[in-house]
Amino acid sequence: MSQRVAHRICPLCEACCGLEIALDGDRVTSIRGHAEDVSSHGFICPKGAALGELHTDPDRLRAPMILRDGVHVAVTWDEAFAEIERRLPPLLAAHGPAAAAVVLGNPTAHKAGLLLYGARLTRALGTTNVFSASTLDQMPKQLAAGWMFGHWLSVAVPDIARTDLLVVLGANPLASNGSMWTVPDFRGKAKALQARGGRMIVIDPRRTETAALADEHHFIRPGGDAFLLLGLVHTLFAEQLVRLGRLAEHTDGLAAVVAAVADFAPEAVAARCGIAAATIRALARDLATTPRAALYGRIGTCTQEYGTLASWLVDVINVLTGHLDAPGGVMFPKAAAFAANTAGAPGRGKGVTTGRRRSRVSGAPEVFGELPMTCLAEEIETPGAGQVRVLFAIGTNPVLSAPNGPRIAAALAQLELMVSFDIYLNETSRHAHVILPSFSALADHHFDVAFPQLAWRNTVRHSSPLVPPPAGHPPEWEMLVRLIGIVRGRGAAVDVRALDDELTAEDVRRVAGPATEAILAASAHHTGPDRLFDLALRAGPYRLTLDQVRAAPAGLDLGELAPRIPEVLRTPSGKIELAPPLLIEDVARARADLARPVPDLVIIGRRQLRSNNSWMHNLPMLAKGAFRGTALVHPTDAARLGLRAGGRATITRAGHADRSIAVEVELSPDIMPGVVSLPHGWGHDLPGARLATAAKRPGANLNAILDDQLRDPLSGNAVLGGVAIEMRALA
Ligand SMILES: Nc1nc2c(c(=O)[nH]1)N[C@H]1C(S)=C(S)[C@@H](COP(=O)(O)OP(=O)(O)OC[C@H]3O[C@@H](n4cnc5c(=O)[nH]c(N)nc54)[C@H](O)[C@@H]3O)O[C@H]1N2
Ligand SMILES: Nc1nc2c(c(=O)[nH]1)N[C@H]1C(S)=C(S)[C@@H](COP(=O)(O)OP(=O)(O)OC[C@H]3O[C@@H](n4cnc5c(=O)[nH]c(N)nc54)[C@H](O)[C@@H]3O)O[C@H]1N2
Ligand code: SF4
Ligand SMILES: [Mo]
Repeated sequence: MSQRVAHRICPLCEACCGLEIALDGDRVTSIRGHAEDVSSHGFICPKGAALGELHTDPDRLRAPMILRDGVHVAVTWDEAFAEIERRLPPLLAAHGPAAAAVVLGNPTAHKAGLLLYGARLTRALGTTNVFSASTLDQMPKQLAAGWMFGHWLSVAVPDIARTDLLVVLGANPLASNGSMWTVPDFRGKAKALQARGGRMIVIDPRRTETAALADEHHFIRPGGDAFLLLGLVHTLFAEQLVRLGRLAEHTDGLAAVVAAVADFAPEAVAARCGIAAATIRALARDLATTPRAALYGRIGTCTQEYGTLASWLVDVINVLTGHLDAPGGVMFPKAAAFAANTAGAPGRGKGVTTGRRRSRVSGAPEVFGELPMTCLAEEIETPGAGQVRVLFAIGTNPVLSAPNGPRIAAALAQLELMVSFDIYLNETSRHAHVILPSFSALADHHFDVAFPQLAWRNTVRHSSPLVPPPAGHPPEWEMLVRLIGIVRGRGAAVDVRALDDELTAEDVRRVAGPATEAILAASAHHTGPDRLFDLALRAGPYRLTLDQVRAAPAGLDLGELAPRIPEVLRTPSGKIELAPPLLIEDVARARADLARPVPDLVIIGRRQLRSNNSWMHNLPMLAKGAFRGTALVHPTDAARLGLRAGGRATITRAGHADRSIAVEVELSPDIMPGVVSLPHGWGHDLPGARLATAAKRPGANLNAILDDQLRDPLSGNAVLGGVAIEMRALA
């Protein structure tokens, strides 16, 4: 068959790299970075290069599966939907929409078909039981941004191309390739920053790959970020370093911030965050006096008890130092499509409200229509009206990825109907009554809905399928439309195209009213997600069309980030809300917690280049080499605990003897004493999964010992780090 070279965007992580893929017929012969790509300019990481292996992985499901007598068997597509049609409507009729829940996992954010049509399924079900990876991840950052700027996707990202000082707090972009910040080739950009005389400072309980590249690294006590940041804000005021500049007339609440930080002098917070007062002062001065500086906080600052407080304080500091919305500081991208902060009237909006309802069992407040993932198990387990009996798990593996995974596994096993959208029979989908797998990414379209709203530069790209899908295998969005057909009483045999036309017309009508027909007519030559992309591009700030974007295989460059305040704001006041009331209130919680004693040993996570949360461990290219899922222990802790390099040990959640895992110990001077680091997403030794390569070296599930009752009360985000543990050598 013919040899050719084609291009597509990598769907695996937030860097969204443009790839150049050589094919011989349908066989991938090589994958490299696409040098001309307007966003990634040729960058690629080992995961992107493994897409070819993912394409051919024999364990990747090729057909839907039904659980029969405790065993998953491959069935036809019609059989799979017939099974759902047999089981779902009676359950919904008997128990109402509240009996259904939807869980949206990380790949959903990368697959427009799942993202846009998953939302439609949720709406069709009429359920408010929506859970997602957001509450294991970035919900605090979104909530803080929502309160301050009026929309949860108005997140300012470092303008790395122009900054002279980048301070990285709780992120390791050299391994993660960036998060809530699409920044392909972070290393290259950081090196360029240093080459022009700039500096990078990393604050992390581990001297990470990113810290190794940095000019300065400081250890921080896990969970200490809010305290460090309060100390920084205190210093900015105490030393009169505050310069709002052009933001002064667009900012409300300065006085409330001054009052809130009064008790947090560097000396008062030093022990709590593990950073000396002099270092805190020096950092505040650096940030304030460097004309182009950016403070970036990510998952380490979110997955802790003070996640929203810390995320808020990061941007308070960026505002107080005059670096928010300024070139070389942190800036708001302007995406070509789907960006809520370009819709509606510029400069003013509804703002955000949380807690419009509470979860049934724990009473956790809803945030952006979601309940905390840590509430999922109890909502399934607890009898009564509103008990979850039906679950749609879409691209998610909470048994490994969410705290107290074993409890979640037990809860899933008790569901009356579970439908999993997954490409593997794995730790979570093994509980599903029906599994609906996607075909290979190479057969799919790609358009990033979320990430251009968080990108280092404004660009827009679209990928068309490189290979045809297997005969009869529907794309994921069509599967979701068929489910909507079942929910709406039209049956699994519903005319998918016709129902899709209706759904799209309903969506457009909701925002466009009488203009609907004309709007739809302009995009009438597209169907499915492509039509939604075209509609969004046409409505977007650059007034583009999908055909224009498609005509540019390397994407369209829309320019460097530009100042957007006040136009970007969607707060009711039309100002930056520097002092949202619930955050000012939350400072009191931190104040009461200033003197918390330091536990002997706490655990944190660790991301690794060749892993992607709980999956991609089945690809030989990524799995090869020394086992990387080790527990990093500082030599002084190892000596104290009698642990040796390469030895086995148990990690037990302090005070919970029944919550224990066995790990391999690796000694490292790069981890803060008193802290242990273990990657999450491992533990591939559960019965019923089909992951031959991953099962050879299963690793241990960090989330088996984490607590599903520990949350940031404002955002509902899980606490995934800084949890006290005990460690003992195993013979
Ligand atoms: N302790 C600890 N736990 C963590 C974290 C941590 O730092 N520490 N990080 C958290 C974070 S940030 C996140 S985002 C979550 C992620 O947790 P989840 O959202 O549950 O995502 P993954 O674990 O990546 O699981 C993704 C699932 O999607 C499947 N999949 C892959 N490709 C496709 C596809 O094309 N279609 C479909 N339908 N399915 C697909 C995979 O097989 C896998 O089952 O984990 C969280 N868990
Ligand atoms: N290769 C790879 N890339 C990925 C992923 C993956 O699993 N593998 N996952 C993707 C996902 S879903 C996400 S959300 C992003 C996340 O991307 P990042 O936010 O960059 O996440 P990490 O690499 O986990 O870096 C978090 C850092 O926080 C540190 N940390 C832990 N606790 C604390 C604390 O209390 N305070 C501070 N200041 N630091 C702390 C950790 O040591 C770690 O170095 O990565 C994405 N990219
Ligand atoms: S950095 Fe992320 S987007 Fe880029 S090739 Fe690797 S996995 Fe794909
Ligand atoms: Mo994530």
